[in-house]
Amino acid sequence: MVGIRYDWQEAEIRKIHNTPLLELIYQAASVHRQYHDSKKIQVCKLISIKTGGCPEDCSYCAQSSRYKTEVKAEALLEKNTVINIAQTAKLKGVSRVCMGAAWREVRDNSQFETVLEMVQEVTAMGLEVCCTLGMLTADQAQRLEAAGLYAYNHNLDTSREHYSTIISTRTYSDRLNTIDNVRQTNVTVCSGGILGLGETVDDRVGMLHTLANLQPHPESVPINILSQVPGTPLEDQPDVPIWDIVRMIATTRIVMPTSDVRLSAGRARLSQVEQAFCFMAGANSIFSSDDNKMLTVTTPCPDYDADQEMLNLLGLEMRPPIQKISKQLSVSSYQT
Ligand code: SAM
Ligand code: DTB
Ligand code: SF4
Repeated sequence: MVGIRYDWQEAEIRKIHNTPLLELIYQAASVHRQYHDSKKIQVCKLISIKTGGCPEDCSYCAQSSRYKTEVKAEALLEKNTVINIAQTAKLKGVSRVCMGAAWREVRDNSQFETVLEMVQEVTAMGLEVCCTLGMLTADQAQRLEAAGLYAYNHNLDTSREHYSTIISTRTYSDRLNTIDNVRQTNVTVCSGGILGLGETVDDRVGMLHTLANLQPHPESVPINILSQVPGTPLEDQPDVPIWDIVRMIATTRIVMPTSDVRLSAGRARLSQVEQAFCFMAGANSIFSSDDNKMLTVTTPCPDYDADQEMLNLLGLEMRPPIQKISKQLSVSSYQT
């Protein structure tokens, strides 16, 4: 039995990452079976509650106002629109809804109040709710916790060394600081990265090294594959080879055995056989949709029905939501 460790050395992670491929997949599949029901896949739905017009300069992103992409800035969605999308998703077997906003950071204004209401109402539908809203203060993290938030997504994206070549408007330490603010609450942490930013194997290993030495590990680790967006600085990056994706998933699974590993952006270009290898290597979550997009039209997302068919074919099942009562909610229900 492989134990859960927080003292990984980079050299150890590199060695795992560079293990002969089929041996690596076998090891990851074995670890996966020690900690998870390998038949279960969590299906999530993304909702872009506030699209475009972001002041940050992340070189991969369609939503940065610095680049000319086909994504235009929109207002915050109405609460009812979000609830309707969540209801359809629930009927399709989705157990987690992730609300994304193209913000640099959360501000303490009426928009944040609306987001808190969205979190409360979608949580009350029996779904796990995740938010990804940019940087958070400790106080904002606590307010999200009080609203019942299940998870907060804030990716490291790449290694500390490579980070400043991809994003100049914030630092790696800013990222870790928000993750720490979330960690001080009952909200679970979702943090991972993107492959295909021109990073080296050492950068991939470096990112996993940082994540796998967080104690506890992020409960959720999304592995995104760059979707090359016309108009962004990374528009001409080559496609990430499938075996690089599988290697990275397998290494993530081995160094963070209890975490959910999410095969995130970029899945739409993978065949069923390629996705099956990702599941065998320990990925246990996907994003699915009824509007063919992840957050924006620049990044396609497979369809609920097509995904259900694929899961059936592979003998996999959708995982139901885990309900968690936040500290604040449990106190108030105790008082009433
Ligand atoms: N603004 C918030 C933030 O940056 O934390 C949340 C939204 S942002 C879209 C969430 C993540 O999506 C990024 O950290 C990145 O990993 C991923 N992402 C964004 N654009 C992508 C693209 N073109 N291809 C693949 N992944 C992408
Ligand atoms: C994450 O790591 N991947 C999801 C979720 N967190 C928010 C987002 C992928 C976004 C893909 C880019 C787009 O749709 O424009
Ligand atoms: Fe803004 Fe997030 Fe896109 Fe960066 S990744 S430009 S912070 S929406």
